[in-house]
Amino acid sequence: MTATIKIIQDNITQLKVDAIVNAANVSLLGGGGVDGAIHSAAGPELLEACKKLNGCRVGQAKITPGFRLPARFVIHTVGPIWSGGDNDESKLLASCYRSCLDIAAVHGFKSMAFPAISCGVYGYPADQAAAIAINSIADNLQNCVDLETVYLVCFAEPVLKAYHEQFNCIKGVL
Ligand code: AR6
Repeated sequence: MTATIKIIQDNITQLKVDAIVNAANVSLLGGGGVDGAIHSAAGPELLEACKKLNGCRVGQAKITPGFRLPARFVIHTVGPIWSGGDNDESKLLASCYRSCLDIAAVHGFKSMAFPAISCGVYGYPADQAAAIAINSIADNLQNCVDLETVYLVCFAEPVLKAYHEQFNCIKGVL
């Protein structure tokens, strides 16, 4: 069975799924944006768990429990900082999605939710990031045999618009 991809506008910290993805930084020690929101909602135990992970490279991912979140787990990934597009940003962003799905496959997750990785402070153009998100998820879904639903969670209106546009473009070829 192939999972369904759903684009929604919501606060990712409220979602009751097996895992939510955090758009973190290489330290994994918290920050602003969705990272700050996830740490606030999960409680201080999340930072304690993150301290034991020794950071994370750009494009890779690591897992912790969700503590006080409705989600059971948090998969922390580090998106690339947009610097014009000639510094492997697209490869690294695709690698974030793939790495998170690899972890979901190992754990047999049925539901997971991604924020728009790199689309905030890290400055990735939303239309390009949306295309990478949708394509890399679609390309890697076959490895996640238990996965039923993947939520692409948009917070800001322009990002939601970009996701819908890219999804409509890509739908025809999936
Ligand atoms: N739920 C869903 N999406 C959200 C939420 C939320 N509660 N809050 C923000 N977003 P950003 P980045 C959206 O900046 O660009 C942190 O400081 C937001 O509107 O959180 O990958 C880290 O520690 C945007 O579309 O992440 C890093 O230093 C998207 O999430 C750095 O920011 C990502 O925005 C990572 O930057």
